[in-house]
Amino acid sequence: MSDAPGTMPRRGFSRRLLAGGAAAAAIGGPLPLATQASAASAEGPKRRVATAAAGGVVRRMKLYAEKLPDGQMGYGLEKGKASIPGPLIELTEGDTLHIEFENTMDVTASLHVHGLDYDTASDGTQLNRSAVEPGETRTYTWRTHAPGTRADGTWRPGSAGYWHYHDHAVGTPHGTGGIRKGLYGPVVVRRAGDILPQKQFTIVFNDMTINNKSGHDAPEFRATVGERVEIIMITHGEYYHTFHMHGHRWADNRTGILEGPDDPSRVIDNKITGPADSFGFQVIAGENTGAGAWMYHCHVQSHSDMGMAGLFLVAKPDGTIPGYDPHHLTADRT
Ligand SMILES: [Cu+2]
Repeated sequence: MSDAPGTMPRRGFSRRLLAGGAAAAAIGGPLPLATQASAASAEGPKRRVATAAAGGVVRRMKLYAEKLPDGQMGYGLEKGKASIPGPLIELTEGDTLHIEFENTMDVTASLHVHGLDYDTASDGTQLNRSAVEPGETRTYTWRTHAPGTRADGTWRPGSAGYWHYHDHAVGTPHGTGGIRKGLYGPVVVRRAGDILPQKQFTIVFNDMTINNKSGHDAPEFRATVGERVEIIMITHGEYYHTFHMHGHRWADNRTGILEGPDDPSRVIDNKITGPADSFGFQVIAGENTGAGAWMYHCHVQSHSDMGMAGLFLVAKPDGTIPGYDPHHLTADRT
């Protein structure tokens, strides 16, 4: 990789899409779709957190597929600004999103989403002629729905969840070449009232890379102790992995947050994940453990030894990070 050992530059990660607007804000920017809520509950104290507003909105955005200077490929909200992973797309159940997708590359590409509702025309595969030829543009429409009861009385789940999108056309009819080169990104669908995070990071285990970076170049994420941080975890490629985070744990359910003292969801700090899996959760940075340089990594031992490890840097309010020695970690890996 291009960075010299010991430099460990700060890197930006999944940019947050202000769904419905043209702009993308840096991580930590203003929260979209938010209402400041103080939800009073008969069972507990008031919650002073931002929560997702009701859905049902029709949104539009433009997305480009581009070749990157280093030969990889990425999705971006503007020409020349593609990233790996691609932009974070956030919706609330009931929303519809029209994506005007432009393929600026010299190979057929597409946009295929997991978890949401769409017609075959928005499937994003060559097999049903919904991929996009070089230089062409196509509008994909994704829909979402709230949970409810079907006519037969059975329960119908909603769209809320941690999902993802990816190419399904480059290299093979399954997009194997596109995914390998970086054409993937996160999708979060919230339920009205879901707690919103203050920072968001996307971690993609893609073959033996993290976000298509390997070895000493693995991503670092930064937060301040006490911040509510959302991790969106996606896996692609050929291998199964285990995602482990030091010093933090989460609930193994839809939101990654326990709903109360009687929520039976298991609390975990390690989760097996295979190709095209996705999950997410929120942690309070440093809760019960404190500020520090906390590792996250694949816990398949040979995988972590080969570089599938990065840092979740939790700073004190004064900005210092106990135990953070960028030279040490870099040196160990080279
Ligand atoms: Cu692994």
